[in-house]
Amino acid sequence: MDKLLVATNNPGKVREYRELLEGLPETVDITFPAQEGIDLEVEESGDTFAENARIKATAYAQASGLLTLADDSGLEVDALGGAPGVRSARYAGPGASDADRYRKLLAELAGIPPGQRAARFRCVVALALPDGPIHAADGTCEGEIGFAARGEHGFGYDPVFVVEGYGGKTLAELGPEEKNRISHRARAVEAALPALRRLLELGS
Ligand code: ITT
Repeated sequence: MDKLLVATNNPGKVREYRELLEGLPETVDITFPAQEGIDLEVEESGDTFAENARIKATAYAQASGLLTLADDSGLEVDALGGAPGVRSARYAGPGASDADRYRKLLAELAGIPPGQRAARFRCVVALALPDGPIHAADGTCEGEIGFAARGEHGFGYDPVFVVEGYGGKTLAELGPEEKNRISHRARAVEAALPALRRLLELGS
């Protein structure tokens, strides 16, 4: 196996995966759905990030015939009982923008004081071959929801996510390199890497 399909249509994730997988040898051809001419609508019908990641990875592996990596990720806010969670992408309805979603979140948390706004990003990375899912690994990034959007980097909810231990900065205020050292996605990829290397027959 020398080709890996990274099955995401989210441009923010595409940018991050290009960097996160840079450590793989150049002999590994990393490709994306658009590059393969694959246009799939996968219904994320699972109740957990792990289920949805496996559903996505398997659907794209079957459509492409390739070893496939997919992630399902999102934001859990304690004051909202873990919402938006697996519904993070759908939180503000169809056609909503990233800004629509984080504005809705800020509005829902109006009146919740500092100290009660804890949240975390979660990411599950699943690996699949055309005959089924074969591995999953997860990562988290702890923080809290701020009171206003700040920062130009990243995507999604990054401008309102104040990272624990970074002097009050949001994930969107950290540069891409720093985000890729500490993010939920970086941690999930790191945990998935031994299995990925085995599947790509790279040794350990
Ligand atoms: P694919 O399924 O094509 O990968 P998606 O955007 O639909 O793209 P998800 O179903 O995993 O991906 O939804 C994740 C949502 O959670 C995404 O829309 C973002 O709003 C948010 N999210 C995930 N990771 C994030 C990150 O690193 N920074 C900010 N927001 C993130």
